[in-house]
Parts: sequence; structure tokens; C-alpha cells
Amino acid sequence: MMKKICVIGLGYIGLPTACILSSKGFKVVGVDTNQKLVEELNQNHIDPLEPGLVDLANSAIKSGNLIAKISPQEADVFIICVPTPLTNEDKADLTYVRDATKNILPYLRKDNIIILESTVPPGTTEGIVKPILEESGLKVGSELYLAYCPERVLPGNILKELIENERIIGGINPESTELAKEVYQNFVEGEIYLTDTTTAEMVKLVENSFRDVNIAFANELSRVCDKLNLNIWKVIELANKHPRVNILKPGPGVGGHCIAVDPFFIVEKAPNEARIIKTARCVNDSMPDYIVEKVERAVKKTKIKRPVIACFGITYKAGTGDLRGSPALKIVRGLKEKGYTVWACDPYVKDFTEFPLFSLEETINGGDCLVLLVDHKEFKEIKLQEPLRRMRGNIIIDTRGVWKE
Ligand code: SAJ
Repeated sequence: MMKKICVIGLGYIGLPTACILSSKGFKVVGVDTNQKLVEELNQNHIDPLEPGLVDLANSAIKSGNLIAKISPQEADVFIICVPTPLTNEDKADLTYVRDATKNILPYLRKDNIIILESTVPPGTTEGIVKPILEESGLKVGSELYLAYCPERVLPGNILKELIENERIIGGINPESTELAKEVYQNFVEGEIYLTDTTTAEMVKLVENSFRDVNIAFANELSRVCDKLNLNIWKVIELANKHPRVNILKPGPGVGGHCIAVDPFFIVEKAPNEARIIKTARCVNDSMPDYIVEKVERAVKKTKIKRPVIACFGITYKAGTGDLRGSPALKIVRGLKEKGYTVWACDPYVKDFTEFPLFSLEETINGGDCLVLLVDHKEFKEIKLQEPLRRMRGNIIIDTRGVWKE
């Protein structure tokens, strides 16, 4: 009977997972190398970025079922949820995965279950994690059990999706797969599908690459429609009326630390074969510069002296204050670097110190050119008639197709 679980890595996946497992009655030790985060968690100070997490974490800590520590402890199950960022050469940096696996070695006991959740290139669980675990002297597959189980939650909706989403579990052998499934059956209500580790690793990357390629298709179409002077939003809306067509939305680029990163893990393993995947990354990553040029062309045409460019949104997507890899922020920086006066607002961003953020009212009233970069719901309700009457220019650049003309 599994009683105690060690969750290694208390980030946007590890912490919610630790809290949900605690709420199911497990004794959970949340482990993170960030001393400040560990102290704040134990004092119930949680980053409010993810809806519902503060309350869930507080009750988990108060129940005594969750405690945060710098180091692991002996447990029945170890779940590794550490970051796998990109190196400068667009390769997976597996330092955290290796370190986390090494850090649990002294605490491993016979029949322990180790589950990797971090997004990794195919072959990582078998080729990197398994050999490190065998340094414990225990045989992986019969004395230790090892599986890979990717997460699929959408930031902003994590607590709901961690429970409701279907999961893929890939063990290094059937026993490992079954034992890992028993862990997730304690809280996952979605269907659980079983496979091997490398297939499970690849499935995670394929899901995000599918999304990235489709967004790149939409972004490429938006550039074609700009050239042909067509309304991209109307084109996609009508094309999607076809029963088997579902084109995603163009935008200012792809941000976040998943869709913009994971496809590179496939390219790393098959550079000559993964050509569309690589090209899609190039298309999406070219969008911020494209938008900066588009704004500059429009502003120059008006011949306004010292125009104020009003930018709506700096986060990577709507409904969150998350700035990681944000194309909108890249665009604001790009316009500032070109010497333009840029007034930016974003109701979801707190404690931003890189440059002053303005209120929504100030941004609407101060701009000569309005550029919508993030489709926060607060921006969708803006009425353009008034600003258009007052503005020195009549430039509206809506990169998200939410402002109806
Ligand atoms: N975006 C577009 N057009 C679209 C959809 C998104 O430009 O039609 C942009 C967004 O503005 C954002 C970026 O793409 O900048 C990523 O947006 P996202 O909605 O894909 O959000 P993520 O990256 O937070 O979450 C994705 C999800 N993966 C899939 O939907 C296949 C989530 O389920 C994953 O768990 C997550 O990546 C992850 O952690 O891998």
C-alpha cells in the first residue's frame, strides 16, 4: 500500500500534483532546491498565478499531509517534475532531470516506484534515468519500478485538468506501468492509457508539436493575407466551416515554455526527418519581428511626429500573468529599441519593473496607434469608436482578431 510520496520539483506541475496527492490522503514531501520557495510554501505563501492553488496548498499544509523540503526523504513513490529548458543550441538541457534522479538515490528502497513527468526527448527515461537509478545497486524493473507519465494541463486550468484529463503512462516494463497506473488512479478521473516509456515521451512532444505546426500554418496564412490584402480572420472563419478543417489562430508568435520548446526535442533526435516541425518553429519565432515591422510601416505612413504606440498585453497568452517566452513582450521591447514611445498595459501582470505599465484607460487615451498583442477578455470589450475619433492616427493592429472593425 503506497502511503508516502516524494514530489521532486515544486513548479507549475509539481506543486499542484503534490497538493492533489496530499488531498487524497498521501503523506507528501515536496522537494525543491529553491530554499525561499520551500520556506514560503511551508508558511502558506503561494504564488497566486494558478487559480485555486493557494487554497489547495494551504489546506494540504494545514492537514499535515504536505511538507516542503530541500532534500528528498524515503518514500514509496518518487515523482520527478523538474524543468527541461532549451540550451542555446535548441537542445534539451537535462541537468535538472539528472540531478533530481541522483538526489533520490540515497533514499531509494526495494519496490520503490519512480515516475518521470518532465517533458524530455524520446529515450531519456530508458537511456538516462534508468542507468542513474541502477547506481543504487537495485535492479530497475524488478527491485525498482520506473515509468514516464507526461502532463497535459493548460496553465490557468491546471487543478481541473490534472484530475479530468486522460493520461498516458509508459513503464520500462509491464510491472512498472501497472504500479505507476495505481498511483495515478488515486486522483485521475480521465482514462489512463498504457504504453512503453519512449512512446509516452514521444506522445507528449507530438501533442505540442501538432499545436505548434498548426499555429505556424495560421501565422503563415496571416502573412500571405497581409500580402494579398485579405482579412485572415474571415478566411480562417470560412475555411473552418468545412467539417474536417480546424485551422488555429494566428498571433504575434508562440510563447510559454512548452509549445515553443517541446518540438525542438523531436528535431534534436531526428533533424533530417523533422523538417516541417523545425520550419514551424522558425515561422512562429519570426512573428514578433514581423509584427514590429508591420507596426513601423503603418506608423511611418501616417507621418505623425513622435507617435505614441499603445500596446495591449505583454503576457504569453490570454488570462494569465505569465511572461515566459512572451512574443508580446518581445514586440514591445523591439518597438522601444527602435526608439518609439510605447505605452503598454496588462491587467494580469503584477510587480513588473522592466518599464512602466499604464492603466487600460491611459493606454487607450494616450495612443496614436493601437496594437492588440494579447486577447485578454478585458481588451475584447474596448470600444474603438472613441479612441479613433481622438487619435492622431487611425492605426489599429489587432494580432489576435478580437477587435471587431
Ligand atoms: N497560440 C496561438 N494560436 C492558437 C493557440 C495558441 O498563437 O491558436 C499561442 C498562444 O498565444 C501562446 C502559445 O501559442 O503564446 C501557447 O499557447 P497554448 O494555448 O498552447 O498554451 P500552453 O503552451 O500554456 O499549453 C500547452 C498545451 N498543449 C496543448 O494544447 C497541445 C497544454 O495542454 C500542455 O500541457 C502544455 O502546453 C505543456 O505543458 O506542454
